[in-house]
Amino acid sequence: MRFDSFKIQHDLVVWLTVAGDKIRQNMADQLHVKTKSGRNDLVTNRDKEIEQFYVEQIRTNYPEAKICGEEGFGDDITDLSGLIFFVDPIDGTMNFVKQKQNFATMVGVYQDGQPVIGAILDVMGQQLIVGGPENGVLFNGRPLIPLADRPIADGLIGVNSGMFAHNINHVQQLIETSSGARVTGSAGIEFIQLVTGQQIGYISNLSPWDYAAGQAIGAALGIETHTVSGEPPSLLKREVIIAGLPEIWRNFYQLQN
Ligand code: 2AM
Ligand code: CA
Ligand code: CA
Ligand code: CA
Repeated sequence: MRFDSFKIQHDLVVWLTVAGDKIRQNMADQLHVKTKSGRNDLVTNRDKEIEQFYVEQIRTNYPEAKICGEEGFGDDITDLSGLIFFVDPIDGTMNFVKQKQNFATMVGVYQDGQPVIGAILDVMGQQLIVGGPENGVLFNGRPLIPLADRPIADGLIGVNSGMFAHNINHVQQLIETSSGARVTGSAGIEFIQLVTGQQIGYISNLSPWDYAAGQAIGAALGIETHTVSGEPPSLLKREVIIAGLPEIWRNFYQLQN
């Protein structure tokens, strides 16, 4: 049976709202913080609890779907066939721990590798963006309109600090032609800034759950998502992702070649 994208969209709004409420209500609690791949890569008990909450909801409501979750409560995804939910329970865990703001919770849904719906909630800012190519996009319930392409000199570009510091993929030269760089520390919040026109591009080394929701939302609004070589991201592995208006991709590509 074909899924109903409006039902999925409605369910995501409910789940992200509940997840955001749980996170905000427990902000004062002591967290258990562990490192993953290194000292800048954290996970807390809250990341795990929220992923488990999403997994329970998805298993109950979409038993045929597969789940690709950052904290490992989903499935091992080796191909993109069928309905897949990409889950990032807390995006910007370092910000969550250190700043108590500037983090998101997000879910992206794909059918056979094609975007269906993405949903991103800026948890403390209480900004919820949801939608996809078939449904259009809502920002706290109001429709967003597609973005016109703009010259790179006219906009800010989000980057991850490591790529900027080490000038990976010539990002420093790209930034020099723009209005400037911003380092937000949350891929989800970077995508909110892209689709609301606050930034024209975002470049970072990301895993599928970091960009799945943003790519699905962006696809409805003229935001393109590429790998360094110009391919669509694989949704199966970590890679450098360039998201933004077409002009940012044209400039980035020229610098690589
Ligand atoms: P996360 O907080 O869900 O891990 C800035 O660190 C942004 O890059 C965040 O969106 C973060 O997502 C993501 N990111 C991806 N891989 C990361 C890693 N290995 N270490 C830290 N952040 C990572
Ligand atoms: Ca993480
Ligand atoms: Ca993330
Ligand atoms: Ca995360």
